[in-house]
Amino acid sequence: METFRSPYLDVREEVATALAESRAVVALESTIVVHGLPAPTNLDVARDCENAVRDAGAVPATVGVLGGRVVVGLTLAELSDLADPTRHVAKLSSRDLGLALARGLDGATTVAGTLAGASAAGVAVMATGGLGGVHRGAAATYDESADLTALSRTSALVVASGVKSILDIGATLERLDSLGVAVAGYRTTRFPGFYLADSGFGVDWSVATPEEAARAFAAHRAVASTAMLLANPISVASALDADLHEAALAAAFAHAEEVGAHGKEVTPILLAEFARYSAGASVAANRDLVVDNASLAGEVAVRLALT
Ligand code: PSU
Ligand code: MN
Repeated sequence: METFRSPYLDVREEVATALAESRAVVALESTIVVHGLPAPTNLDVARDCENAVRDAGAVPATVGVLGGRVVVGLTLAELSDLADPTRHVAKLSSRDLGLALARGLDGATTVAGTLAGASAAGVAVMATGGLGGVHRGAAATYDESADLTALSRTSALVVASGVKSILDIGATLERLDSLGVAVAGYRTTRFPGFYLADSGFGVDWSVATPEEAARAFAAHRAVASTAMLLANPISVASALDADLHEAALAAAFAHAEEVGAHGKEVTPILLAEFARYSAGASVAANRDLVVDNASLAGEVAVRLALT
């Protein structure tokens, strides 16, 4: 099987073969590894996510940018090189991709950037930890993640533990509604709160099995061009204590304000301060939830490949 190559897209052989044979593939993002989690946990998480996808019977396709091409199916060695903290590789959202490719750069892709690469390659299922969304104070700053726009434009099933709890979750749910992004809770009618199982908001729909999720997405993509979010709550055992969560959030916001964080650095700075304040508890929770999401994405992708 010839690896699919274009000037800007490099779909690696194992992924290309699986796609050609209509087998299950799950896209994974690289920003969570490069900018979202501290070393050395970040590479453990990357490896565990890939293994979780494989254990479910699907092929993992980690997306990132190398030498001016979007790679769909990065090796762990390549990912580790991107994550080298001395390199400071770029965080690439959808709007950055073309500019980075034209320069021949390396970079990590956000959910939005990953969806662009995955959909160009024909991968319809992806997993991450928590989506980007509307930031607190967005009424004044307009800071809203391009993840939302990407979800409104890409036909994909995205498994995530809701959106990051550093965000304005109510506002984000309203935007997902306006944008026509389908939201289904996995075995719950509560919208997950990333480090917490319940964000305090409800969802209208829930699915009980990977089969049901696959059937729902197959029907959704027949009638809509938007994404479906399969919102998978963190397990009770892995969730952060609610009081610690509250205090860490306050510390993270205070820190971001103090350093004057803005633009694409806001999310990484908030997550890093959250991790410092919680003495790593948030990192352990993030690790557990993202690996569980990768596993569920693999199970759904396997069912979807049968439809
Ligand atoms: N999920 C996590 N940790 C992360 C992210 C997702 O558990 O760090 C990343 C994703 O790459 C997502 C990005 O697209 O955070 C959102 O960044 P921003 O708010 O700048 O759009
Ligand atoms: Mn932003």
